Amino acid sequence: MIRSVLVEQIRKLKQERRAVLLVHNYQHSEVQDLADYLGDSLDLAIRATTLAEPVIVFCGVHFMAESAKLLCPSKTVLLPEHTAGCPLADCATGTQVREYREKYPDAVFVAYINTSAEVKAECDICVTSANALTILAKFPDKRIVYLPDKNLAAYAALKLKREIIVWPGQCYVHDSLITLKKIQSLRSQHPNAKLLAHPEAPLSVLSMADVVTGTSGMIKWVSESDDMEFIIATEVGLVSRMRKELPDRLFYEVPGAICSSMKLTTLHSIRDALQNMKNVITIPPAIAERAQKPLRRMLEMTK
Ligand code: CIZ
Ligand code: SF4
Repeated sequence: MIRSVLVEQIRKLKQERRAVLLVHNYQHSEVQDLADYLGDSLDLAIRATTLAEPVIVFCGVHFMAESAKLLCPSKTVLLPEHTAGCPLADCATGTQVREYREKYPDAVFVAYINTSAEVKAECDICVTSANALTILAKFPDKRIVYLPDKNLAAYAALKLKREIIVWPGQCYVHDSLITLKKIQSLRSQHPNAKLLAHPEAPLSVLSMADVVTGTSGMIKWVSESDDMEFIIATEVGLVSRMRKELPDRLFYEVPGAICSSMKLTTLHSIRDALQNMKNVITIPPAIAERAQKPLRRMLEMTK
């Protein structure tokens, strides 16, 4: 089916269902074009709490749609592609966190938003790549267990000059597909470009970067910069957004830095989800009640 027909169907269905499309920065460019709101996981979580419409179509991965449901329990949240998980979030389970809790009973357990509701339910506070350092700095005298991203934990420990107990998890896109070798090669091809890197990348890459920040932080930094060329060390979806929004600048992506889960969502799957109101996110009430708390605490601390 041609694209314009699908887009028109989605527009009509959105009106009929009173639905809003929340779209993550790593989605396909054509999905980004349909967004009511486009952003990182923090932007979208905050946005979800302000909506009047009863239906959210979350174009991203499962933990993001689940977070929207936790923050807006009365809304219907659809994940167009139900198999779109996050391999980083899969690096921690509720049982594992309970075991760690026994080992470190006095620690504050900080869950990256890239975790399941079951894991959030066992933790004290959530953070995203946009607010991790600010929130961790608010617990100066506490022992911290940070999960599940080992690179972000190591980076935070370095920046905040403190010990952080690191969980053995990683995002394969940032940890394995964004390599020092690729970054060195991009730097030698584009010696005038500034390097922006996501904190889920390895420390060897972060130590070369001019700026380390999440995706929305990258957009803000570039739009306020006088430079013209940028190497963007994160998933390539963000680069397509930047090229559209800042067409006078030059952006160099890291070849192959593609998250296959993020790319599962298509115009077809959005249309089908809205047409059939399918792939509805549900969370067992006993877990939801506990998992909401660290998310809400994060939003309070981010204000
Ligand atoms: O927090 C997010 O949205 C992720 C996973 C990437 C980023 O930093 O925007
Ligand atoms: Fe998960 Fe990494 Fe994909 Fe983000 S880019 S959804 S952290 S696997």
